[in-house]
Amino acid sequence: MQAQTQKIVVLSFTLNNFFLTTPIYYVNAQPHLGHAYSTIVADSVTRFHKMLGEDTFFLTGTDEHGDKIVQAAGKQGRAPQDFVDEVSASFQAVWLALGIANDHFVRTTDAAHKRTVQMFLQRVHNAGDIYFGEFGGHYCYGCERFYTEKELENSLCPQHNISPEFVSEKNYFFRMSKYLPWLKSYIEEHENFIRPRRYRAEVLAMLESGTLEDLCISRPKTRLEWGIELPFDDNYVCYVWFDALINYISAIGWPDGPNYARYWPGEHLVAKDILKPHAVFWPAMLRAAGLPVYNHLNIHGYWLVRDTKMSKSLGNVIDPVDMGRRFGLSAFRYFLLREMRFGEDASFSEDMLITRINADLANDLGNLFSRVLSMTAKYFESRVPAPFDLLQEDETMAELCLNSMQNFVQLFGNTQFDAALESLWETVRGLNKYVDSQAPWALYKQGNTERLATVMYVSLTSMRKVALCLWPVMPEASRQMLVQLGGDVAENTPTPPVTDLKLESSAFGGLVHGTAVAGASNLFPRIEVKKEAPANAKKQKN
Ligand code: ME8
Repeated sequence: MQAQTQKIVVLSFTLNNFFLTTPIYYVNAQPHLGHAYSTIVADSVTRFHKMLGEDTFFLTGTDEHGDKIVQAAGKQGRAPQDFVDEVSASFQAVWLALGIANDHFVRTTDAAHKRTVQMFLQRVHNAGDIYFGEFGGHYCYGCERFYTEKELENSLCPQHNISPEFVSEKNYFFRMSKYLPWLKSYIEEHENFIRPRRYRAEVLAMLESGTLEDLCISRPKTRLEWGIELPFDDNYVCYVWFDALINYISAIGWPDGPNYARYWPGEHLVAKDILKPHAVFWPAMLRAAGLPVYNHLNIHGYWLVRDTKMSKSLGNVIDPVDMGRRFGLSAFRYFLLREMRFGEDASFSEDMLITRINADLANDLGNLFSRVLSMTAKYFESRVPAPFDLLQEDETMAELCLNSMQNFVQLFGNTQFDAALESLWETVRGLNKYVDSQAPWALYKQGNTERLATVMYVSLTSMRKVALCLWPVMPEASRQMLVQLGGDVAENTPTPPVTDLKLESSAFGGLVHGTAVAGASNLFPRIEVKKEAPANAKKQKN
């Protein structure tokens, strides 16, 4: 008997760490589609990084201090703490309903967060970057900030279109202006620090305009009590933005928690309304505290309803849970990522949602699964057949599949979600055409089992690749597709079906011959729109 020699291969590699955050949302109203978009994108991006084999951490949460919250609680005759507990819980319930797999949910009323903010303030104060001074300015309660004369538009707050109140008082200031020259060169030297590019340009213009001053970071308790007390003066609480931004490190245990060492610096994802605090205040704060700045700030545009920004103050909000319930969560998540070009504004309407679902999901993807699986049932008793020699048309199909998958990976990693999905649909549509042109039903009639097996194998293998790519965007539908293709994927899990998506996109294969697949599929039923008969329909007929 020949002696068996065993080769032990030691693989040494370092796992990339990936930390992503959403804004922490104000709890003065219930979550709407705008909040859901940021959180779904962050969920999808984190899942995508898991599929690249990275060690990920995804953070979201709620921003619970400040005037706005006190006013909202007051309107309901409630104590602030009682009110924020309820609204924060409803944000968490919505994220659960939308399939969000965050690793932590931070609240600015958490004891750990409050301690961290005080530690941070003390550190910056010790370094000499916080001073006491008198200040008079135009204060907008909606924005929770002072505006300079130059920033107002026709003497009104540019965000809320209301006249700010002139407030003069003694406060603490953060020497932000000291860090602005450094920030400007940092942004110039790091092209992708703020992206997409148009927002980088906007921030550079802001820094060049000379309108940025030191930041007022306190509110006297005589005016506002609902906040974190300054560690060096108990007559004051911390300005809500200075408090809120620190969530990004308090939640991972700065200064000495293991998650801080493991995940910082990370990436942020926010909409353009809060560009300035994230692109200017936060890097300056980090620099003053001697911490590394974040890797990337990713900025998206607004969801509009009839050309107007969707917002709670305007009362034109869409309920994301209702959308998921009525149209299917996977379809809704797909629509959000496919419809908005990241960085630009996009419009939302139910008509657009239905059109997109019917075209891309029911007609293209759903139909592909339904026809290929029912043919596999009929011709091969629902078993993946082994292929024979690939002809040119099979090679072309396999190449299209791998190319579109590689483009998907590259584009998705670059926050171009619409283009990434469009690229994947080249395979979906290409497959439908491939099935049409190869006509398995004709091959079956001719008794050409070899060609029939090859065509079905190429189709099923490509479909699995598409289903894998879709996991970050629509985890539940992707799971169903993979299960229909004989895979074993658990429900509602943050564990990805594969952790080598790049490898998957470099070689055609992955489906084992003989695997049992589903006999039928009805993933995305077409949504029929009932057209209302025009009021004068009868008249016209007669
Ligand atoms: O600003 N379209 O909280 P916020 C797209 N607490 N995204 C939208 C949107 C729309 N129409 N409306 C809201 C705050 N969003 C602070 C953040 S972070 C340290 C503190 C999303 O409740 C988008 O992500 O006003 C935007 O940046 C965020 O909600 C603002 O949420």
